[in-house]
Amino acid sequence: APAKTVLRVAAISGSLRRASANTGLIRAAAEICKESIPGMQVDHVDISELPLLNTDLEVGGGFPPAVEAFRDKVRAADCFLFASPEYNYSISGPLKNALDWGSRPPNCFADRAAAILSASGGSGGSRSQYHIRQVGVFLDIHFINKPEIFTKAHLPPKKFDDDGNLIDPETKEQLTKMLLSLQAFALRLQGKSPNSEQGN
Ligand code: FMN
Repeated sequence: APAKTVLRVAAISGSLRRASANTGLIRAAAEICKESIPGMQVDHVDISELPLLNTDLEVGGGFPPAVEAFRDKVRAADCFLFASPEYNYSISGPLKNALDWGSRPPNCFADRAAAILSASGGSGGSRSQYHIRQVGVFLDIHFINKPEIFTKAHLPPKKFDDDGNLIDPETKEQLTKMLLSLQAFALRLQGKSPNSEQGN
């Protein structure tokens, strides 16, 4: 039988910390897809090597190598997963920097589905999530609305181990629902159904 459509999810963490809970959420998402969602593959796109945005670095219509590599990965994705902490009531600087590099013409994010989740402090990251949605308007990213996941990373019960690995079954269950919702929406946007054969 022909291979089923496998959606490639480019996952971006807004935290560069080694033991980041948000990067841990992305590892958990990748694991969930490997184990139980054969139609999806999550690839963590590292943004730590991106220079701070400076359009002087665009020479002769090109981008610095790290930016070019990032933009290639974004362009190749079927949809996006953003996992980001909230910093001072808004988007993390590293994530905004990555969004800005990807937006430089031609905008690499355009017309794809996306989901956002956050591991953060007291708010669980809600304010930053709505700011990401606002930026996504101009970038023409189509976000799923539900489920929303606002993880309060530092409140009991302990949800992450000391390396940032997700150990909370309830969050894993929510994340699974989010991935399935993202899959359905991304396929709808592409005019496919979860059971449709590849071939276009
Ligand atoms: N958490 C919030 O919920 N709201 C905030 O406004 C907020 N501001 C922060 C600002 C800075 C500069 C830093 C370093 C942390 C802030 N936090 C805030 C807490 C982080 O979101 C929290 O520590 C989160 O777990 C970090 O994510 P990570 O584990 O992926 O690095």
